[in-house]
Amino acid sequence: MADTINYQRAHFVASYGKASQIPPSTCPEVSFVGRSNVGKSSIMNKLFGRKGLVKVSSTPGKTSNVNFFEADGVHFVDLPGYGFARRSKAERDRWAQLIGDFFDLERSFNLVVSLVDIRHDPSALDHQMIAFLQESELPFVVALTKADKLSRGKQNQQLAAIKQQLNVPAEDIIVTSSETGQGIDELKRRIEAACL
Ligand SMILES: Nc1nc2c(ncn2[C@@H]2O[C@H](COP(=O)(O)OP(=O)(O)OP(=O)(O)O)[C@@H](O)[C@H]2O)c(=O)[nH]1
Ligand SMILES: [Mg+2]
Repeated sequence: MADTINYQRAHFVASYGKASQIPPSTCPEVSFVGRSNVGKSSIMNKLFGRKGLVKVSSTPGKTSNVNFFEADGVHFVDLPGYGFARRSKAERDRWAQLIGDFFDLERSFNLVVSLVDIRHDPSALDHQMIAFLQESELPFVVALTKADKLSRGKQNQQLAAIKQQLNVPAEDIIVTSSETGQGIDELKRRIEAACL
């Protein structure tokens, strides 16, 4: 097998509203989790080198289904975001059910990319998500997003603070920007190491 993923022909595969609808894994899978609006869809577009393939919106809560994309025999899974304040309890319950059921499935969980906004301290829900990944022993990396919004000095300051707060090893945290492409090659290397 090649040691790099060819993202050139990335395409949409399918969208599911319930975990029970998702067919068994047929290839390695990389999934993206994080707060609503943190930049999950944007980072996937940056990986694919395609601006509009994954729907991005400034309105939080855009992605409410589990959306599968494929590039070079690897599946990329865009999961709905958490922590959108204006969501009703019913919507929050649906999210928890969907994510819980998804990670309960017998799947090829090669890598989970857990996204956290570099500008802020991780929220209670970020902590819960990462604790869940650690407890479940799922392989994951943390991608700190929107680094372009901070100076390099401030990025390093936030990186150190967030690393300590999340209790994740330094090598598993990547500072990224979907605007400038910062950290995207490093993320690709981690994905390739997990999938190929
Ligand atoms: N400056 C900057 N803006 C970003 C970056 N990544 C995402 N954004 C913006 O943040 C907003 C949300 O991005 P999305 O990629 O839709 O976020 P999401 O996590 O998929 O959100 P949901 O689908 O609601 O869960 C959009 O306005 C993006 O343009 C980044 O690296 N830098
Ligand atoms: Mg999205």
